[in-house]
Amino acid sequence: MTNAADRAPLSNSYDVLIVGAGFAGLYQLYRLRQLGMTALVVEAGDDVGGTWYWNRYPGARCDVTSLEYSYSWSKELENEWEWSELMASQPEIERYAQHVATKFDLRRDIAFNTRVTSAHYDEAANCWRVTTDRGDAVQGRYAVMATGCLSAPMLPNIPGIESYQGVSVQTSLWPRDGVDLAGKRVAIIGTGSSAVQSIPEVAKVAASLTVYQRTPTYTWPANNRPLTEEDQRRVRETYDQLREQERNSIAGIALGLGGALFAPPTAKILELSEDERREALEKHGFSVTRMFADVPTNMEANGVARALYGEMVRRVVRDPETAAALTPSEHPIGCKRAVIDTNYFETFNLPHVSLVDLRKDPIAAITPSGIQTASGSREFDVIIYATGFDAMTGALNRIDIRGRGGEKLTEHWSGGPRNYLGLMVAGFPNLFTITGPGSPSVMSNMMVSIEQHVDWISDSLAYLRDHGIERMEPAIEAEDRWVDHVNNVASGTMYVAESCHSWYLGENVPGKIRQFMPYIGGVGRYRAKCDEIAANGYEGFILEKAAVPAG
Ligand code: NA7
Repeated sequence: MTNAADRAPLSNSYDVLIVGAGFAGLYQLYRLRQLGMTALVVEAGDDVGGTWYWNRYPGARCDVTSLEYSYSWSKELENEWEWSELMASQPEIERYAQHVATKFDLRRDIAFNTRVTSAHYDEAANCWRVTTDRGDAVQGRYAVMATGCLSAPMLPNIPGIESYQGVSVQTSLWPRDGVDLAGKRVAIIGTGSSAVQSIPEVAKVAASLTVYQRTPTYTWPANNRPLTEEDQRRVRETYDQLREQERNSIAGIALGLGGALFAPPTAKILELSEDERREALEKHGFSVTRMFADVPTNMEANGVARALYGEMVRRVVRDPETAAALTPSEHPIGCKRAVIDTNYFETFNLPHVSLVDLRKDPIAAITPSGIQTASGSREFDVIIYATGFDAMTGALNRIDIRGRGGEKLTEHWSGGPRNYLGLMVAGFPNLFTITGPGSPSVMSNMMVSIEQHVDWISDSLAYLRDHGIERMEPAIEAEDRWVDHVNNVASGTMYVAESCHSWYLGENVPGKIRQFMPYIGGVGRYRAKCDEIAANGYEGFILEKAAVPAG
């Protein structure tokens, strides 16, 4: 595939069009080749890696152990690739994606530097017609959206944002050549995972760092470390069992943060005496708030853990006012995605690092020279926006996707995302979404969930071909039942508590319907359900021969 800026527009026809060359798109392409199908991957970036291509901000690192956040479908790949750290950094994961693309010669079927603008189902021809920002008009019998869950960056709607004359940059669109922060006055807006990872790294080089925080974050020490030969050997000896354990687990994870085999907690914090709780705090520090079974499920237990968490913050952060501002007070532990860090709270003890608590002193405007809050203005050379994503549905909704009868996906989802198994949408035949809303996706090790979806989709395509079926889509009743099931499983949990405002619920996006999007039934249970449905001849799906073949 040519990636020259002046390449001629593409107009070919393929068995499958894939959108996105992250880990989902790459594996999907590989599987389709194995099936003897033709495929084109369309990718906005100039190389592979998806999330790990775009999020190259300082400190970007995976929060799942590297030996598990890796493909399991090639023994050769598994054996030859050596991870250097317990939790891999962005550059290493990006190198891994590049290595996979080279090893399996995947780039020849990827159109880089190309963003899909529309995907319309042509009912008469039974194909998906896709256009891009480079004038391509390609078609595929099937379309697979491998567009990622955290790939539609959000820039806040702050007055004056365009007027700023200094360097402004989003963590999720960090330039490949980096940003010169050495000796600069830097501001960072946001304190989610991206900011928590960036802040200690930025503080190492900037002349000053001012953190603008709206909501304090629960974050736990990553305890990252170099991987030893012993770690590698131990995991390699039992890799197959480990992978199997991941596939049947709740979150697609078999190892804990320390790299040892992980067992879900069983002890309850409410059953400990006050002395025992204090003893646990002395021994485990911040981790004490993550190691009890009742903390994520019982609000009283959660309250106890929150008090201990606050105490830990006060122990680390010397300035009492800063410590108080950094301590979450409103939302329960566990309602948002867990953040892990290296020296986050310690960084606020540095003399050149300061915190602005936006709850007390909100941002009024971005000015040409800096940021103005209610209390006054500060000047900056660089403003970093670590302000998150339109998660799970954003990347799909930013493409003009239309199904049967021209129905827009955004219309179908106007009351929140609706689909069957997180994989297909009623009225949008032959369109698959990898790790879509309604599937475990962001609640799990993404590699495990990506592989499960790609395998399921590939097996479905082989089934359709072998049975002479040309059109597959969910029955509306099956979709309704699945959406109800996803909501029922989440109902009553911490994730949907009134005090919880998370991107899982879409609450960070103005106007987005509050709906808990991922499926929290666990990857093992979900996999079994998907397999059972396929084994029963794709129960809940309508399979039919199309009147006119694509072409
Ligand atoms: P997150 O977790 O959505 O964090 C975004 C942060 O930006 C969060 O602290 C927001 O505060 C803050 N934010 C957003 N808009 C504003 C405005 N207008 N003013 C001030 N602060 C704002 O995104 P991340 O990129 O950090 O992490 C996303 C996921 O990537 C993460 O969960 C990991 O799975 C990897 P808020 O909390 O909304 O008050």
